[in-house]
Amino acid sequence: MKIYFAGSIRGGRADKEKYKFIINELKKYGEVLTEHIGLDSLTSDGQTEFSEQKIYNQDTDWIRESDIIIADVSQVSLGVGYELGFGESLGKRIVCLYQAQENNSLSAMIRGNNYFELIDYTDIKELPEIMKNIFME
Ligand code: 6IA
Repeated sequence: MKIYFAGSIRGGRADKEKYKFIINELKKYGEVLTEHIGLDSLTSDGQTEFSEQKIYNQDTDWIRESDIIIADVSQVSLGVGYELGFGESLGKRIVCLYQAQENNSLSAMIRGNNYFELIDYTDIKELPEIMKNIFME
């Protein structure tokens, strides 16, 4: 099972600890193609040894290769939104995880799209059970 996990990078790194937790859980169910999403060294304004085009090509190749896309959509991210739309166009199974928070509400383009399996949660502790259910289906 190849899992493409999507989370915010330039949209902001406030949730990176959560991404790390999610990635570690996901590893119980398959190969996570995008482990770097949880890396501390990946900052929203940092430099990368890879060109922007190389990142785009690599990520879109991994999406094509993946069996499932799981995105944490709590933090607004243009890149994650693009990946979700791209994944939908390829017919991939897509699960979006959204942690309710003040001063933020999820885009209607995500919540309003019934193609996406949207799971709302309030606490990170709920995630292991949520993952279990995702992969049981
Ligand atoms: O717009 P965002 O940067 O928040 O988009 C985040 C999403 O796009 C993630 O789910 C990634 O899969 C993908 N993505 C964006 N930037 C990168 C990246 N390096 N490496 C791999 N995937 C990426 C950017 C490094 C740079 C900030 C120094």
